[in-house]
Amino acid sequence: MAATRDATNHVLFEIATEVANRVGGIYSVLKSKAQVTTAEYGSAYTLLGPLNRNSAATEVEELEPKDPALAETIKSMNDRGIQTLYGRWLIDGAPRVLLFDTGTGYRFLDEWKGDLWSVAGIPSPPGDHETNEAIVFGYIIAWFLGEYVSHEIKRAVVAQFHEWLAGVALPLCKKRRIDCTTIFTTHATLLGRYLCAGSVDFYNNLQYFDVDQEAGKRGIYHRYCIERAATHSADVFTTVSHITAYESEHLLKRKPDGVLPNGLNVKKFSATHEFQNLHQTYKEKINDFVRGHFYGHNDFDPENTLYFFTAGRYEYRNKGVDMFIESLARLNHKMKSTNSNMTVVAFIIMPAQTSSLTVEALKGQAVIKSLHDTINSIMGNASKKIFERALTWHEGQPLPEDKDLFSAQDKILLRRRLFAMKRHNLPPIVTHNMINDAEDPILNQIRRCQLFNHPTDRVKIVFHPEFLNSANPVLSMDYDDFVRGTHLGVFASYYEPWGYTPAECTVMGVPSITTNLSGFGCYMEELIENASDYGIYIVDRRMKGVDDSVNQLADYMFDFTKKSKRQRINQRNRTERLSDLLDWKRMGMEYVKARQLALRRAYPTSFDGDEEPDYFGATEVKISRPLSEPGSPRDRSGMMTPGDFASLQEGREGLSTEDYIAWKLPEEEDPEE
Ligand code: U2F
Ligand code: UDP
Ligand code: G6P
Repeated sequence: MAATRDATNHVLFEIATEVANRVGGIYSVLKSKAQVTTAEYGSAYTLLGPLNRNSAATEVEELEPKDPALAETIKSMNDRGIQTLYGRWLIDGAPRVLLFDTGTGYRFLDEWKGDLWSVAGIPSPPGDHETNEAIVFGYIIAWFLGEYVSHEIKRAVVAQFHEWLAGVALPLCKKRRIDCTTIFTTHATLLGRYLCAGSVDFYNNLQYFDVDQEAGKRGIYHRYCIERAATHSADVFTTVSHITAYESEHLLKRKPDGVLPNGLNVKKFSATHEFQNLHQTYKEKINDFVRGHFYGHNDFDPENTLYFFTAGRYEYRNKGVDMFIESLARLNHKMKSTNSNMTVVAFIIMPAQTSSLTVEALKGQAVIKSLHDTINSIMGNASKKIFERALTWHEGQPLPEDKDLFSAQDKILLRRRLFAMKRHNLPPIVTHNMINDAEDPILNQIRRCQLFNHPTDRVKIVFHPEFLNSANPVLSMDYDDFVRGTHLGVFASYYEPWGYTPAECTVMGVPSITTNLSGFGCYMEELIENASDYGIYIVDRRMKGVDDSVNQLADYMFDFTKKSKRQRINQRNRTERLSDLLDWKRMGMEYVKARQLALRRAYPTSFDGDEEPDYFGATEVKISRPLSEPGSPRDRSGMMTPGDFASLQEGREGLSTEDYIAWKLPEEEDPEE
């Protein structure tokens, strides 16, 4: 039966819990990739996810399904009480989505839990809501796919699942022999996240962890079982980076077939030659905030001030905030001891539990606003006076004197504003009242390092424990705009399967520091010989001891403070030119290959007679040289995509992780400087 399906004109489903529902990075993947995938598949592409009514209300426009097999399947499920929403996701590419209300499946929960135990040996203890959701969603998806392939009997069906939360359907598809081919893509491993958040030497011990025991100790054994079952049931197993491939091989016990790195919708960020102007514009907005926040202590010149930042979910150790703060302390020391005339303001943007904005933070913005208002009114009065005098001026009369323009009343008003700016405390570190101030790891590390925004400190710190939003009363900017206004992003991650934040910096032309433990960092290191020239600094957290890594980070930042304005502008231009490397138009090729491989594995006979294509070493398609301007790295003459240095090739299963070989760009043609 399988061989009769049409593999060329196949149907694609992508299954994840973050379809039209922002939680973390998977949402960014699906959303930014939508355009290239719909361009390839049109209406044969549908994203399947759980229905979150709040986000769906704003993100999805309801439609009638046209595909008869889809319509019949949905109707049959609706008739049995499963509520669905089918429609268009209102984003670039407008892909179709089918969202299932998992709440309407809970009446089967006990039955399904029993079944999961008997068919896959996966236990599901009571009271774990997240796992229950995963089970209900997984059974609904398996139900959907099973029915769909009974209605759609001509075309092959590819189902790609993201992350364990969407993975329960995979062992079910396999057990029930549902006639489709499957891909499982993991964006992190459960054990990896948990182990790294603790204080283990993760990468040096990957081979030695007793995975069942470690999962059991952390109360996630059942979740781990789901993740592992999904990994082993899929026809093709992939991850987002080589480092996570290595981790998966040891923790999930299957060597990934390939690496599917995350791209970006570069068009969304592209501002062609405008991006330098945008930097200036948004930097001024940050200047405004800083003037307010540091009122009474504005003894540093905005022209000689650099904005550094880190941002992301609050995973203190995984995201490398510990290392960032320690390095900032060393940077502060270096800058002081060399009498640097520069000041660094370092922002930490990480949501934590807070009760409200602090009075001080609000006051800072308010005093600056009143100062602005007062000065504007004084200026208004003065300009009115000059204008009146000018109108009535006769030859021989003197020009108006300064003192006539500035009235006693104005002076009193101004003096009042100046008094309001007197401050007896230091400018605050944090903008919000923290629920757990005394135990907050970021605050404690700042306390330990004594980075208290003292006037003599050359490194100042602002901790904003909430994601940015232009509607905030303090630091009112959207995240993307804020990033554009800064000088350097610092992401010293210890555990980071990919890491969108530095990639976003790159396409906005903002240099960034990352590590060789992040998927993005490794990817760039493999792709570009002299990455730091392009504003991609990579801290070695693999071979170096912690202290040396901290020093390396501090040195990178210190060297950055020594750049001239012209050098910074040049570097931003180079950084921005790397954008094409991160575009889904290029990265998406790996997804294409993974689907081809999945089809070939499930329907080998439909490929009979074809010569086995070399998916991952192909040179037949040429991509234009996106970085042809001088000083840019160059892609190889043929098609070179990230998977080319992975081992996503049929018949090469015996290879070990050492095969995730790196390759270097050829020497630069015309180095700029
Ligand atoms: C990886 O990021 P993820 O998207 O997998 O990471 P999260 O979105 O933070 O999800 C991790 C878990 O945390 C939960 C969420 C998941 O179970 O439900 N969670 C939460 O409970 N509350 C929150 O506010 C946010 C998350 C990876 F780590 C990155 O490096 C990659 O860039 C990304 C994309 O491939 O995948
Ligand atoms: N981000 C945001 N607002 C902020 C800070 C960060 O929307 O104030 C976004 C950022 O643009 C990025 C995501 O959060 O897309 C973090 O993704 P990353 O891959 O770095 O980490 P993950 O959360 O997936 O582990
Ligand atoms: C951009 C603007 C310039 C501005 C510069 C500031 O390049 O186009 O007008 O002088 O940014 O750079 P800096 O690194 O000092 O923020």
